[in-house]
Amino acid sequence: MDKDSIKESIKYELLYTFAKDIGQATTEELYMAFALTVRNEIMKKWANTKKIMESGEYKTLYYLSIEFLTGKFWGNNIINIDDIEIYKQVCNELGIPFSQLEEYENEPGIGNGGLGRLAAAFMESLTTLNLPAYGCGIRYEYGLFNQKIINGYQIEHADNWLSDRNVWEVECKDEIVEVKFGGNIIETWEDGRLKIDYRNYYSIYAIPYDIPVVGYDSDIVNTLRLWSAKSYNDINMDWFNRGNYLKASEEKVLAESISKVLYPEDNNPDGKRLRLKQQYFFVSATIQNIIKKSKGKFPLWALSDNVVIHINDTHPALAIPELMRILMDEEGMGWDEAWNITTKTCAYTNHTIMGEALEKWPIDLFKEVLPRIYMIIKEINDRQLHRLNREGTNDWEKIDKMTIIAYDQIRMANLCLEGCYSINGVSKLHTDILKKEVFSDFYAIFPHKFHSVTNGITYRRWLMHANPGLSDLITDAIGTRWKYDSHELEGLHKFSEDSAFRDSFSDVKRYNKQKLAKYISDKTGIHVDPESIFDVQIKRIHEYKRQFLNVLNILYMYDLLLENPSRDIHPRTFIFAGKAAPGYYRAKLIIKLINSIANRINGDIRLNNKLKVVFLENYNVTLAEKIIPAAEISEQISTAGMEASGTGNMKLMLNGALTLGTLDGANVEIKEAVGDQNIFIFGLTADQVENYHKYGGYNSKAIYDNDANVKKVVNQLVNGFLSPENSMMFRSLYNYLLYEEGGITDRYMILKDFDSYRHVHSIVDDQYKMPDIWWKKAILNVAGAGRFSSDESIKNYNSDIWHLSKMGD
Ligand code: 26Q
Repeated sequence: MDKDSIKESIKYELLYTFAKDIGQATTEELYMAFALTVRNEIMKKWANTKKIMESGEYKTLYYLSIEFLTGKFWGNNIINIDDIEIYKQVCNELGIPFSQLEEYENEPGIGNGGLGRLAAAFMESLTTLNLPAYGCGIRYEYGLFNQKIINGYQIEHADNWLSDRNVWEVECKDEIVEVKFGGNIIETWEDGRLKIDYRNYYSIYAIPYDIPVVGYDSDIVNTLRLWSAKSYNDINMDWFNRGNYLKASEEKVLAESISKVLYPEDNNPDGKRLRLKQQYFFVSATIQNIIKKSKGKFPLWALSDNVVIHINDTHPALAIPELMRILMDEEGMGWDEAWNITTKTCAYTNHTIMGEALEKWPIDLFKEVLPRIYMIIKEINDRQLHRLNREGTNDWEKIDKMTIIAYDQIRMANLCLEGCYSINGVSKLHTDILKKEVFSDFYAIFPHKFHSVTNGITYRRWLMHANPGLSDLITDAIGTRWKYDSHELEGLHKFSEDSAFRDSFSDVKRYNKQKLAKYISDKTGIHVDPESIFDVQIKRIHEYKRQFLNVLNILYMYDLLLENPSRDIHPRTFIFAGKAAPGYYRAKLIIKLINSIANRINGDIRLNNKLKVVFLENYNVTLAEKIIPAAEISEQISTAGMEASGTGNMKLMLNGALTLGTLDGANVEIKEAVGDQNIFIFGLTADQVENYHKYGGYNSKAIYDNDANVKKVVNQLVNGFLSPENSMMFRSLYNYLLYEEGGITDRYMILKDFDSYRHVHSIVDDQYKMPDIWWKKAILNVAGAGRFSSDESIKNYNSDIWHLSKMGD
């Protein structure tokens, strides 16, 4: 749209929605008018896409994910369909601050972290590539909690993101689906067939809310379909008439609680009944919806030629037994036919190798909530055992690892490995570990099922939207093609040698740092020096991600400066952000530790402002968009082998931050992309970590006893240095490093990696003092980031796993 049509539309929407003109409108109304203007542009394409998809001409992907972390819609949609500069000009001319409108929108927080963000990125890239897809998930009424830091502690507040009208969703009442829970199954034989009679169940209804997914300059608009739970048992009149009004409405409240709130655990599943119900709720609604749409278009035996059901981690794994149930119980197929179709239609991505993060459900709970689904899983399990037997496997250790049901639990990853035609890891290293270790027995039997697809990011959001300065600089240097093809960023290679370009590049970074410094001072009152190195660790707080290691090194640097305040260290600002699961005690204590150290260091005038520590509260996509453009060091320091991929690492390199990390997840591929000279690698390798775990030999106490640096910083946790008011506060963290807990000491090998970590930090310091070298490295990071576009990941999924064709071709 040109400027005049945008202005016309704004005036029209204000008049006909709110009966106001621009001068009278509130920020909310202005936002609405702008959002509706953008939405109107999307609608035509969306309607058209829906029509084509309904024709059944194209094989369609259903991407099932319990989380979609979309980030705000408005700004990103503008970038994808239009020219954001025009909108900025319109705002300017009308005297409305563009940023104020952007700020006004609530970010939908319906994901925890990497997995949810990846799902949203994939939907966007599918659309950009004109591939037909539905994202399917849950419309949580409350997203991930809002985090406040009070007195250094994390305090959680409910995230009621739907409190205002959400212009980006459309309720589709006509496509409501019934989902059944509980009850019991009566099996009878009729004409030689098993008949399933499902009794005493209770119904919850699933209403879809559709959100348009806009791609970059794309011909189509895909759909993100989020299901909301609804009960029609408004009031139980028996209870009502007896005067028990609370009880009378209880059923409805309980039923609708299914889509009430997102579970805030990340990589740390908790086997709660409601969580299981959430999983079945959106999976059953989706699969029923798929079957309904398929019938009439093609025979169900041809399902896998027309549909792919992608299972994003094990949370939607019930898609497998649910599809079996519908094909058998409702469509009358026999087991073998249904199994053949199911195993050709479903594909699975694994996102974790940590044992405790692999989902398991207790049989008793499962049977009670989903009796029919349990029967089907039991049958899949029994048939698997028969097959293993037939194949002559009598290695019980192996069978023990592979079965779906064992020790009174259902193991969801094993269900996926049996029931899917494809399984993939999310980085090269991660896939190797899956093949060699976690799922090695499956790999021996089904090597053809295994694929590796490295994660990616929506690079346009992270450059064009988050970092317009860098985006313009890139365009000036290499033209606009990079906006369509991320590999074009390689064209920046030669500019890394160009000193004028390096100067402009560092100017952009300085400007972004000044902006962030202002934000930090507004939010926290802490003054940070924009000339200092901005060293960031922004991600969920988790032991394996080792924010603790970062903290110990900060203590070490602090001690060095106290010894000699005029020591030649380039000033450094450490920036943290991230949420801890509310029930994760140790992660929350780490947040308190970071804040205690921040307090101590930021108030210590002896340091001449050489060191600052900042914890920014409420990390989410919007905050990431503020921090990442200003970052210079990207801390990716998980214990090797633990981080499946990481995607924050990709966003940060794309914005010219240098990775300081272990050889873990996608860091390995980042190193390949930028070259050894342009990344700071430290610590044990995944193989070394694995060997310590297997064969023992790691003794953190010996490191403490023999390394004076380690001893000093570890002692500072408990000698009142950080918390004079309560020196016991961090005792449990101290104990964790030095004393056994469940047979393990310092499980994530923090002390083992400490020396090499502190050493690599001193190299960072040396190199930052040589600006020519530093900015060259930073530019080479941007140049090498192209391969981490989610467009690229989707192309790989499509050629290796999905085999969809582009719409329009
Ligand atoms: C499961 C059951 C019950 C409650 C919660 C959960 C649950 C929820 C979220 C389990 C795991 C998650 C999220 C995992 C996650 O975000 N994993 C990350 O996925 C990214 C995308 O592949 C990777 O880049 C990260 O390395 C990985 O940690």
